[in-house]
Amino acid sequence: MLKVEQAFKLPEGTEVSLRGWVYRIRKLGENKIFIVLRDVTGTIQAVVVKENVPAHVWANAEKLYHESSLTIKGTLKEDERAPGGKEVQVQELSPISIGEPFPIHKDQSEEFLLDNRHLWIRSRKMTNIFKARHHLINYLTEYLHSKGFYRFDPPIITTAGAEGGADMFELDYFGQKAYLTQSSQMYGEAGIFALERVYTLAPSFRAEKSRTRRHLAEYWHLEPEAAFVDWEENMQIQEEMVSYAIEQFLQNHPDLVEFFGIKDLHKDVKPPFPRLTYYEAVDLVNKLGGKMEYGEDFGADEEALISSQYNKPVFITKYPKKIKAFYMKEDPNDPELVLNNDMIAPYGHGEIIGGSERIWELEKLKQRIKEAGLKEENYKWYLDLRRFGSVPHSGFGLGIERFVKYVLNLDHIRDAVPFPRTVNRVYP
Ligand code: NSS
Repeated sequence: MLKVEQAFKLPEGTEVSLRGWVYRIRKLGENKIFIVLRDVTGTIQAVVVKENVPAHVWANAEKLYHESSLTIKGTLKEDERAPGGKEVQVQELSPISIGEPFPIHKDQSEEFLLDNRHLWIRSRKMTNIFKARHHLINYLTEYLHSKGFYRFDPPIITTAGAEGGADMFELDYFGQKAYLTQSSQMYGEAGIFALERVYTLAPSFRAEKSRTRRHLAEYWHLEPEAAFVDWEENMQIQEEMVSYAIEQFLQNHPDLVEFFGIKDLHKDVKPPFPRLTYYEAVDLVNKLGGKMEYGEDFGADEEALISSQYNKPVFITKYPKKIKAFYMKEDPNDPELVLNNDMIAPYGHGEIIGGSERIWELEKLKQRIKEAGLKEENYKWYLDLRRFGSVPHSGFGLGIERFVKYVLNLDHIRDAVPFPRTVNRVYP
């Protein structure tokens, strides 16, 4: 059995067997049926001519629906009118499953397509997104492996919130309260004492009621954590990782790059990325017509203003301590600020990474937990990490779907994942 992509490379006259699904089907007059057959590698036109095939083959061809599964056998013929310049002249055709009429047609509403997501993922656009997502994750982790990071798999069910504990999905764990994890960071921090450099790649859950183009209630989160790395080296790792993944993707997948029309979008994505402090970024927002006070956080509009000045991602550093998580290390030059960064993607895609140097001294961390209004007893094991051979360390988290949305320039984050979970969708 050949793949469609392989068939296109063979000369006219070759006999080929292919298997897949009906991508399109059209009867021409009384004696010709055009079938576009789809497999994972592409589509090819096949033509069934009534007088050239046995009666049962013609009868089967007449029964097929859009998305029926089948195998065909035939001869390759060059034909300028066929997409890709070649078609298969069918000799044999065996349905695997004729099935029922496919419910998805042209011009259906976004809601209908989301309700039928389990079928819609077969579409060309979705298929290409998932191929691209696969490659991008590979390149991100390939970069981390080259820098000595080990993959380290965290639990999903936890007892305390890594991001302060608001907006968590609660569950009954054999009679005890537990939560779906908001972030695997704290487990990554435990991991560095064994492996020095680790990354987790796992789902994170956010029970926030954000109905935006960039919020999911469940998303895949890549979280590297490294011993003996300060906040500046932490940013270097981020910009190198993002640049490497994008460069490799552009280089190795010209078909996908063309499909998404992103060839020129990312040509300047090379380290170093511009760095603005929080204060500089607020000033920039106000200069560009936004309205923001010191101490406020950036929303989508403010991020879009900042990133409109660049065609590569930009870092915003040193946020006020008050608006950031309790575990971030204070700036020794200004204890009201923390040694952190967000990475903001251009073209309105917004924040794709949040990272920081971590507090590594026990007393300091206890104090910050208290100031943040959290309970020390909920962070018992996390505090232990500062009791036994603590070391300076840093890490960050990249939202896989945010990254895919940015690289492929998608309109909505839900298309970056096969089965999105949002405030109003948990089916299919
Ligand atoms: O909340 S974050 O800003 N930071 C953390 O969770 C840290 N614990 C990460 C770390 O240092 N290990 O989230 C990090 C990234 C953020 O930049 C987005 O890219 C993504 O996670 N993120 C999301 N993606 C999709 N949907 C939602 N709701 C979402 N929230 C964050």
